Amino acid sequence: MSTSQPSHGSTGASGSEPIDLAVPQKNSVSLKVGMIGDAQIGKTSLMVRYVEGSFDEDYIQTLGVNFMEKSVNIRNTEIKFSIWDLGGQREFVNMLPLVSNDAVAILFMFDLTRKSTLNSIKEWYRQARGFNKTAIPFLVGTKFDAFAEMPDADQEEISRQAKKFAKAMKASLVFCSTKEMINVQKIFKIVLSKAFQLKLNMNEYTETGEPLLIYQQWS
Ligand SMILES: Nc1nc2c(ncn2[C@@H]2O[C@H](COP(=O)(O)OP(=O)(O)OP(=O)(O)O)[C@@H](O)[C@H]2O)c(=O)[nH]1
Ligand SMILES: [Mg+2]
Repeated sequence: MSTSQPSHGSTGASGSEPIDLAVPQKNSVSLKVGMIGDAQIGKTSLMVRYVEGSFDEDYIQTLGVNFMEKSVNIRNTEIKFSIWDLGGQREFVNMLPLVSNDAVAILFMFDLTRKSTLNSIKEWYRQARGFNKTAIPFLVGTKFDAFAEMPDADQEEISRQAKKFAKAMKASLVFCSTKEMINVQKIFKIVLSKAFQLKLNMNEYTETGEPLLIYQQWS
């Protein structure tokens, strides 16, 4: 699963060619999605859950960069997600361009139960934006199942801070649980809808205590 190959030939969903989803023949488009954030927050778990459907309680540190693909069909178009996941240890930061360059969307991820990982987002954002100024930004809080068990005051505080960050980043905000499969597929649906300006009929969740899902307001 590990690779250090840069992605070649991803078609230009981030570029300027229009993609007409109404044409009858089968088209294929690839969409690169980068995942970054501190170590042990659940990046690889989210990718594996989305692509393979499985979840592992054990932690296996990512050494460098992981890469997985998943195809979905909308109308006559095959969308091939290529998902790039960077190990969160600082020693791998030199591989950030591999994950950021040409990405159509970047998931800036943090662990909802560890505030320090949210504070780190500022630096991840600054560095990734240095390589890619156009990727659609997402702020993704992980482990919502564990977060929901925390005292209300802590949940309030983190939710408030996350909303503030998302606003500043002009990013969609998603709280998810890979373990309990909350908002996992939705992240990629929002990526698709934003990449192709498709209308998305999906309820937003904006109140503390809910698994926040905010993709229309400031992004
Ligand atoms: N409770 C809970 N635990 C989770 C969830 N997602 C991931 N974990 C656990 O968090 C730990 C770290 O997950 P990883 O996906 O390996 O984290 P990572 O961000 O890829 O870590 P690095 O590769 O070091 O950057 C593992 O023990 C996972 O089982 C979740 O939604 N809920
Ligand atoms: Mg990992």
